[in-house]
Amino acid sequence: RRTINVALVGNPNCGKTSLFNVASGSHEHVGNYSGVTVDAKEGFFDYQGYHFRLVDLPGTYSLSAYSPEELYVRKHIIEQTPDVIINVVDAGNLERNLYLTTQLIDMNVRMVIALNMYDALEHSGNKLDIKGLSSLLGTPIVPTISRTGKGIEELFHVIIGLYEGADFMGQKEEIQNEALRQLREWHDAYVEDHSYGSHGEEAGDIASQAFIRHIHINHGPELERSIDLVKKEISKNSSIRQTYSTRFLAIKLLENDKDIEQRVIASLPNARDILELRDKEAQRLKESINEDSEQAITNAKYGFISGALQETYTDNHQDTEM
Ligand code: GDP
Ligand code: MG
Ligand code: K
Repeated sequence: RRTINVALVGNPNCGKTSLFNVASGSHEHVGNYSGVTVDAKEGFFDYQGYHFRLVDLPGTYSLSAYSPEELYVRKHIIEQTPDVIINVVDAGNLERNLYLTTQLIDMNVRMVIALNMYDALEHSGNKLDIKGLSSLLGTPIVPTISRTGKGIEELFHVIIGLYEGADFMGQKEEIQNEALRQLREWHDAYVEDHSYGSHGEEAGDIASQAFIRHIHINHGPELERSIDLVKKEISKNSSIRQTYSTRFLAIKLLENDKDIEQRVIASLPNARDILELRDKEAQRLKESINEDSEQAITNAKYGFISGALQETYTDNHQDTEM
């Protein structure tokens, strides 16, 4: 029996622990995170012939090295390499929540977005084009209501698809199609059992999202040039290419991330060249775009999010339709 390692990553209060409870049948306390020590809870359960290990990580707004929670979550992702990450997103706070999503995309992890608090979005009258946002992010999105459990089975179907898709990656198309066919089957059965409503009508859609294309957040030409150069220097070490996303490392170095600097110094023989190049590029960016690279990266990410939401989100209260 195969174990799928899954981790819950998201902002504080987006519904991670509620999702953890409903999926794992546990009764962890749901409330404000108030522990002195930063830790994670794990739960185990079986579903659709798979064994799951689900880890409820502390809430974070970002994956920088600024707080114990951020460091903890990042360390978990880097060192425990979960098979699939559930990025829990509060549908009522998309702009802020998606910032973390853009950092997960940099890390090149296999993930699915649980668009949680979906009930609140529906009641608000605001409209989100889920398929559109999903394709802009290159990430499957499943609407969920953790508090009631709605959408959770669907979420785990997509997780199985992502997991199987990984196994089949680089393999023959027939094998991929077979995985997709199976996923569709599970999905259709689920929809029939639960009369899932409007989402269910597009039964195959969420299933096929599991094999969604891979994207990069575009940080603009100047930054991308620096990211590429630093990334190339890092990639000279073939060992690191297997453990980390070199793009993520390059971005973090350009953000002056001390923890990643330490990891680079500790593990890469050309660390000195890498950091020198980073300094040179940071200086070049300062002159060409008149911003320090850390700020520029943050701005570029918010720019991407705002563009994506402009295309896919309609705020009921600012209806300017003519
Ligand atoms: P965490 O901080 O991410 O672990 O979030 P919690 O699971 O502790 O949830 C925070 C609050 O949101 C709790 O009061 C939950 O009952 C509530 N909540 C969680 N999921 C949902 C949901 O899908 N819809 C609504 N309306 N409330 C939710
Ligand atoms: Mg919690
Ligand atoms: K909480």
